Amino acid sequence: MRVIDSHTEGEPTRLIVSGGPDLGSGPLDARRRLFAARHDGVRTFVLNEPRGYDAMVGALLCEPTAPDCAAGLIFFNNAGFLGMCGHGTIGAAVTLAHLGRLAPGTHRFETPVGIVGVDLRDRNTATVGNVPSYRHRAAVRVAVEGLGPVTGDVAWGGNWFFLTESAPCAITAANIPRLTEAAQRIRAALARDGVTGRDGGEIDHVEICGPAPPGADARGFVLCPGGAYDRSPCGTGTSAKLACLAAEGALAPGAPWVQESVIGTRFTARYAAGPDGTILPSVTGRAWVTAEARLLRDPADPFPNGIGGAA
Ligand code: PYC
Repeated sequence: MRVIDSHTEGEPTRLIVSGGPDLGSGPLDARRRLFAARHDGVRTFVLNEPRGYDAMVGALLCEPTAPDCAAGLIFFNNAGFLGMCGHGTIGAAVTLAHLGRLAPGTHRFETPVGIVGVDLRDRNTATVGNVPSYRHRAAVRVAVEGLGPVTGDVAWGGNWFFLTESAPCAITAANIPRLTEAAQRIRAALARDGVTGRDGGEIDHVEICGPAPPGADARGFVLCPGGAYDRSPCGTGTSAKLACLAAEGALAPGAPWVQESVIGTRFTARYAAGPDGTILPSVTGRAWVTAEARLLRDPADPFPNGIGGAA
């Protein structure tokens, strides 16, 4: 299996460019379900230790169904499959440019949750035109063990997010263990209280929102489904944040919003009005290719699909 690794503002993406599972040519969402049902060992083979690690997001490059799309992408992580992934889309665009398969300019990529736009600005910079995003519920209050009552919004940005009103501590790299623990407890409280997305979908991402640092509009900590934190400001999380700001009337269409991650990297985002009360976010960030590799499976390996993967 041939993979190319990149990182987008610190968050890693591993793109499978060949040798991935054959999922046919149906809609990407059906292909994602087939991947999950029949080839989950491929997901763990690619991402689990010793080949990968918990922060890594995988992307399978596939043929799109829409003739005007440059690529299809199915995203996955150490816990399962994602709807969309903003940093991963930027990473995939920069990787395809590295391979000479994508020229600077505007393109469309197909994902399981819809078609996204990609504007490749230069060899490291891309803007993702994300799927329609919206706030589903405002000011939801949950009682969280060890934290007390926590208030936040539920929003869709290509994945389901709970975005807190405030942070239990400063959003700093030194506080990552504390923030991780807090976000996990918040997620458990949401599940316990039956708080879900509009479609009943699990809220599997938690964004702890902190005050604006100098030169940015907000700094946040994002807990990903498998327990790792997002090193980037999170493309779908930034989209969810814009949806909440737009719903509050706190950010005008077209105005820039600089979102900073817990490690200090930044995305710049904007939105336009979308259909049915949604917004159409665009998120700009930078990525760098870090490795080109061929992943091998030795029949004698006691962990053929990675540690924790099916034997
Ligand atoms: O950038 O959308 C994103 C993302 C989701 C999970 C990790 N990164």
